[in-house]
Amino acid sequence: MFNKVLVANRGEIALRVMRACRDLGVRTVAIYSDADKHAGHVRFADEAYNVGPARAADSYLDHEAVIEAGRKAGADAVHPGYGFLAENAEFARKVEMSELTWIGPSADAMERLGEKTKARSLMQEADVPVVPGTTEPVESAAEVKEIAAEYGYPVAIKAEGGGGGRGLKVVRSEDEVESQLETAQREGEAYFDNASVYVEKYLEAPRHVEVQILADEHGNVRHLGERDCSLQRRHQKVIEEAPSPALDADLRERIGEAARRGVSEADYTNAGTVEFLVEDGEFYFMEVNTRIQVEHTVTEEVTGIDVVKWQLRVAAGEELDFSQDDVEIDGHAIEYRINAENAADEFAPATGTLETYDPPGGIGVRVDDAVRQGDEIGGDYDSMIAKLIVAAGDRTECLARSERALSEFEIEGLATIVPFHRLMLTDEAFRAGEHSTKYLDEELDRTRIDRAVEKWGSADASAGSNDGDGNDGGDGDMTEREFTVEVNGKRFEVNLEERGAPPVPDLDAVGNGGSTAGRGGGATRSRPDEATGDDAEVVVEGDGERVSAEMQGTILSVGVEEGEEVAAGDVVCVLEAMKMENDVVTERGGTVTQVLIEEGDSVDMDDVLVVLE
Ligand code: MV4
Repeated sequence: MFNKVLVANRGEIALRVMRACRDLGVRTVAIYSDADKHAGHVRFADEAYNVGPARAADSYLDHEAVIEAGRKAGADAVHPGYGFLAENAEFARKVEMSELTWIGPSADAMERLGEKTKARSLMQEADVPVVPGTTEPVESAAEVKEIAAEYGYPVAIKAEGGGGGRGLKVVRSEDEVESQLETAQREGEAYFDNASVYVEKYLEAPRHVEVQILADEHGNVRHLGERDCSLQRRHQKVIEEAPSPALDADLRERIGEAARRGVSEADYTNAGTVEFLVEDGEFYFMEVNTRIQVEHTVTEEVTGIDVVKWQLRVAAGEELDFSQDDVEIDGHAIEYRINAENAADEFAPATGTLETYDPPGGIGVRVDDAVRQGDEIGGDYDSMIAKLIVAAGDRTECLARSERALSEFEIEGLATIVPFHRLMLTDEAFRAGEHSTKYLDEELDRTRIDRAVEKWGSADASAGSNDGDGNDGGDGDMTEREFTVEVNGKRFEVNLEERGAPPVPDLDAVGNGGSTAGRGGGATRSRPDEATGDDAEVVVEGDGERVSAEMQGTILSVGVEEGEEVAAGDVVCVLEAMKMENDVVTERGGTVTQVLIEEGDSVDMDDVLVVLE
């Protein structure tokens, strides 16, 4: 077993890995950026190394700085956690080539499963059902039409390099094929540096069911049962549970064994998750996550197996000491992601100080976090500040215990989605386990979320939700603040009515989802001049529709050009913020008259990015 492990991550997963190390008597090394020097994982580790003053998330992505910190600390191995570098085959290979041990699947295994068509072919070899469609990239509209002729519309055109919610275009009729194929190829090139796309039959309302795998370096492959992650918002998981309420014993057996066959075919080792779409009693391979996942906790609760500890033991060469028959699913567990977001404001990220942070306890209640009362939540990173995991004898008891635990979870000083979770515990579809992956995005009535935040949100967090007609979502005290803003040389007196945290002065009527912000007025913003690097002013012209940034971040890619026609919902650019890639979309169609950003630009909240006529 290792003597010392460097955990190349932060937040709750860093503590989770460090606790597994402590259980094994292994010393721990943390890394941190300047923004994180007082963070929980730094406090918890036996030692900590600064990996750079670079912008918050970048430090954790600096391959050389992380490996150098491992060398300085005299670490034997590196655990990546999830996110950041966890599925970066290039980094895994650098660690493999160093004197440190990589705790995870090999770089080769990552690459074999990272390309979607290769992964689909490999799964077919292992007799794992894949969604009907192509396992080779398609080039032409004719090929797409051929698949649709065989399986019927709708079909899904997917980017080879895609994943998560990205790179999927639904084609509902033949006359959409050309435009959707061209868009999918263009976005594949822009976002994943890979224009290859493939085609599948589109399943209208599938569930997302995934199987936890553990495989050692001696040929032993076990599955630890499945998790149901169907409750997602814009492809972000919100609540996960084990076992799935949608599977019967036969389907459970089949999906678990299929996952084992698939990873064996891929010569995979360590922990991994095989994701499936489930619809009408059938399951279809979607992709493999070659890392530990946020929601591994519910599997641990129902199997009693410490997945992270096994990651360390497998990487140290140990054999799995249990057979597949030894794996038993006992009871039910549900994980609630505690995100610093205001559910009543389209789940906009929230920042502030944890004036009160008092997690629940008692039987069957686990809280994985790395924060404590008084911590600042800045918004430099992912919005998840904790995970509440509730376990019980069955799903009914688990739901009841969840109500108690969530009602005990006291957080004040910034908005969290605890009120949203408490709403879901009253929701018929969720309680019946009948929600599909589309439920939150297409079925749940938004006003129910507003009412839940009014009812269960903390005072400072219920900044209220505006129904768009200038009425707030509740009856809290309104404060009026007057601002004078100067835009493009013109001064405006602006009165803002706000409840709760002081508002951000807004040059335009800003959008609420990085979408068209509204018309009127000019605006300016600064951008480094290429030659001098000094800030130069970029003037927004005309009074067209504006698409503005919802949050501060970096432009990863730009998907439109001036003069281009766009439709409602088209992605105009991808903004990286808080370790997430966010599609910035138009709410209305039109012609692009100004593109004010380039790849690599840093933008602030409310910056105008694109203008449409
Ligand atoms: C699909 C699908 C329906 N049919 N593929 C979305 C993210 C990416 N992992 C694949 N996804 C989907 N692929 C076919 N052939 C529906 C989705 C999908 C989805 C899948 C799992 C969880 C949430 C989702 C939300 C929207 C769409």
